[in-house]
Amino acid sequence: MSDGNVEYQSDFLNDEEANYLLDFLYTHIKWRSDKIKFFGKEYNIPRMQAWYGDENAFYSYSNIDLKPLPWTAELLKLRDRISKVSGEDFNSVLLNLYRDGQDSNGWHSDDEKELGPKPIIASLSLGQERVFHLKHKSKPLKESIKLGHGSLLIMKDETQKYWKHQIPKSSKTMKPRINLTFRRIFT
Ligand SMILES: O=C(O)CCC(=O)C(=O)O
Ligand SMILES: [Mn+2]
Repeated sequence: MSDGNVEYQSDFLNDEEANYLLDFLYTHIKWRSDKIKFFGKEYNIPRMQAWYGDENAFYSYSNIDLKPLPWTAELLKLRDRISKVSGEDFNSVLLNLYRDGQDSNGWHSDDEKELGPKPIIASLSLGQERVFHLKHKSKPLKESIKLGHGSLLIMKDETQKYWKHQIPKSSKTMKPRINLTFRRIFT
């Protein structure tokens, strides 16, 4: 990919592990429904979220301050495994729950300054397969990847600087999907 680097592994977790985690995280994560403020108006974020990590790994975006909840045993196990394959010391994870096809994640880059100039972001997907779009910020380039159950997507190098990504809404009937993006916050 020009001006970026994205790796996709469809079978990072086997079906048994992925099924277990989907169920477990769905019921045990402290999901929150956040609002964002735009020009003085409040909007519900079209998905549920949760933030876990080291105590000092603060993160804020779109006016939401995310104070991390402490790591759970399952999340730590995953963190260590994913850190190993991606060569990054992750200290936090943002979880997204897309309840159905109407839940989504609009065009953005993960380029907050707490993430450093070339963030490595490892994104684990569970549940409903959803389309992931990437578009270059200044060139007419687009990519599309289907993120399946148990897959791992790693974005690194200058991907966040030159590209935006999104999970679009879908009018199809869709089951829930959980996504975990492991990140390293520079503290
Ligand atoms: O759900 C996904 O696959 C992407 C999530 C994402 O881009 C984010 O939380 O920053
Ligand atoms: Mn993102």
